[in-house]
Amino acid sequence: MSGEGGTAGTQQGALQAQQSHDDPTPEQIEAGRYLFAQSCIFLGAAADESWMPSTSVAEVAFAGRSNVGKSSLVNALTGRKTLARTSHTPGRTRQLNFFDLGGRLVLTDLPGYGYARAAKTDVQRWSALTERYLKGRPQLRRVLLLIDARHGLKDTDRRVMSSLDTAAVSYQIIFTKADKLTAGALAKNLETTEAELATHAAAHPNIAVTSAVAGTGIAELRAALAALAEDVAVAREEQ
Ligand SMILES: Nc1nc2c(ncn2[C@@H]2O[C@H](COP(=O)(O)OP(=O)(O)OP(=O)(O)O)[C@@H](O)[C@H]2O)c(=O)[nH]1
Ligand SMILES: [Mg+2]
Repeated sequence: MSGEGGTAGTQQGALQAQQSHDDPTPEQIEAGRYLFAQSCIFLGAAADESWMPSTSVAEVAFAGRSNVGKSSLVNALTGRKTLARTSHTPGRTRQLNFFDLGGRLVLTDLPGYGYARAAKTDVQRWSALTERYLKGRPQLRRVLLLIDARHGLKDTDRRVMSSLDTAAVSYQIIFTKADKLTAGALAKNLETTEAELATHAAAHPNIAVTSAVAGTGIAELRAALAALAEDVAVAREEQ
């Protein structure tokens, strides 16, 4: 991962603004650190629905436009530079890549959408594969829908959000590349996007702000994902 350079240092104020809601406790941060310090193993790649790993632990999927930073975020969370392949070339990840984190959580890096000139066809193809994935994964706890913090929601993102609403798959918007814009611009984009989220039934109301390059929001996101993994583990024990 080489990153795109950036304006690190400007996100501190924006980070403080973001911390007004959804703050994890020190215990939750520690649970996240502990989970993501476990070994992370590549389970395999699925190009179509003919093979998907059979697992029973909680799963989270990383979705979003091509080049938004999905693979980089998987690498930042797990502290590995090359676990998920990143690239300057949009459309690098063409399959669903499954990773097992300590036998407690499965991370799925989805192919990006919206890079082809024929964006509509691209989204349809992406939708066909991911819809099959979404239908066949009852253990999927949440889709992390990554949005470039500089650009906010695009129409292709809105189409994906609508299909997730229809499929009743819980999802959360994750702003990426927070190192690339000023605190003021970030606060404005957060406000606009959160207002729009209110109209989407399956959307988590809060946006997580991250930078895979500067490390912004990574510990907090680890904490949130550890809480999801914990919920499933407790539910299984109670059965
Ligand atoms: N400055 C900056 N660059 C980033 C960040 N995250 C990713 N990038 C860069 O953005 C480009 C795309 O990153 P990837 O992680 O490959 O994006 P992706 O969403 O997996 O892309 P596809 O697999 O093609 O859909 C790479 O050049 C990364 O180095 C970030 O937080 N800050
Ligand atoms: Mg990728």
